[in-house]
Amino acid sequence: MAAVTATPIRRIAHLDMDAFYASVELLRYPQLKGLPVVIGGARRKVDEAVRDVPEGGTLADIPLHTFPLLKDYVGRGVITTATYPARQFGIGSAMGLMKAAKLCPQAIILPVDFDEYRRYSRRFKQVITEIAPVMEDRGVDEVYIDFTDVAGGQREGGRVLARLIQKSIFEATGLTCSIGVAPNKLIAKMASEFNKPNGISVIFEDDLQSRIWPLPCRKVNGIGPKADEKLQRHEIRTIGDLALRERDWLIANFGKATGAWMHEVAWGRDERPVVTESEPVSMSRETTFDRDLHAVRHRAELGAIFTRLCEKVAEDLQRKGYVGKTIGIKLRYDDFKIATRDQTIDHFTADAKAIRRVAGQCLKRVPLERPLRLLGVRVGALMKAGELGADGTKPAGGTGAGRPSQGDGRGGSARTASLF
Ligand code: TTP
Ligand code: MG
Ligand code: MG
Repeated sequence: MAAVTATPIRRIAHLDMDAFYASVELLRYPQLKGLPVVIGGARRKVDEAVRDVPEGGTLADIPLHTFPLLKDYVGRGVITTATYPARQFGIGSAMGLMKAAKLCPQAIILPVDFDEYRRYSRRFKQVITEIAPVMEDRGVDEVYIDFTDVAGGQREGGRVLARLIQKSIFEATGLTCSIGVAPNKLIAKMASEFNKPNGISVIFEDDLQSRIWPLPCRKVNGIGPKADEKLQRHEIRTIGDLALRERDWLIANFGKATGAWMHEVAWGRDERPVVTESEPVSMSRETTFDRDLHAVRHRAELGAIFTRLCEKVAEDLQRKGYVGKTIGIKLRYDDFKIATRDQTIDHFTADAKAIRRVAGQCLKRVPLERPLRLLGVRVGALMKAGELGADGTKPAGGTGAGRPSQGDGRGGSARTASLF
């Protein structure tokens, strides 16, 4: 009897939670299951959340008719996500609340509770690493997992392991997710969307033409609206269209790095490893105010908050042993628009006063007429404090070039580990 020990083929999974924020809310309000629910609008106040809990009851006992409806919502703002029943009305992430109210006035609206989502985020990721240790964190509700050498990771192309992970996450959290398993991250990321919600898609190299080429170019993580527009002007709509263009033509039209990258992705090639623990690119702290604050009227209050944020970032840097030289700020106005500015200084620092000084200069470069909802401070271009030269600059050595357009493509990176 010959033992068959085939060399494992590379199998990479992308896992994304289903309607994440909304699904977490439904855990505490199970009475909303099956209904159109959107998450967005004003921040939760503790007393507001429990206002109508019947005597001796829990949040699950709050009667349906007391939940706020979209049609009664006054104020601006956008939706972070919507339950699948709400999506049937055409509602989705980043849509204005006013527009959503027109599409589905009877939808229930709940405020965001980031702390709760972060708790569940940690929980589901822990379940995964206990089963498959090589996991790359890609933000609050998604990860890449290397299935190649994990038990069950090769069976049915990874479907067996994907099923186990889905089941384990559900048992631990009550939440569902969708998983794509493919030869690499690029295709896995697309595949996780194929059978949403609560689905699994398994893609092999041979499926490129039939499953990937018919998709619009926008489905490639890294081809954003601008690049897509330009591609469309050249009659390139699908990934298949892209694959049929000459590599040289793409380079001539999109530049050396991006053009070559586009050619590779269209042919389904992507060698990026699943990175378990990345060195932080930046550290940031931000705070959403309980009420909107105005730069002039609430100057002292804002100033104190700003200083405190700088101190916290400095403490984070010092505790973790990092120094940085790019200092930035982020503001969110009352209309939810975001402004960011940053400035790179000539030496690395982790000093609260230095950070405050440069962040203060950044603040002078943003419009401050509108009231503010949020303020954030970030320090980037980090290096380990121990590797610093005596003069506060980096000893000779490269900084390492990034790949072209490998970001989330739809503003997703703004929601990932770093707060900017
Ligand atoms: P997504 O994974 O893009 O969306 P989702 O989990 O809500 O739904 P799906 O089943 O299609 O995956 O984003 C994860 C969370 O990030 C989402 O629940 C809310 C938040 N988010 C925003 O706040 N703004 C946005 O524009 C998007 C897209 C998401
Ligand atoms: Mg999701
Ligand atoms: Mg996601």
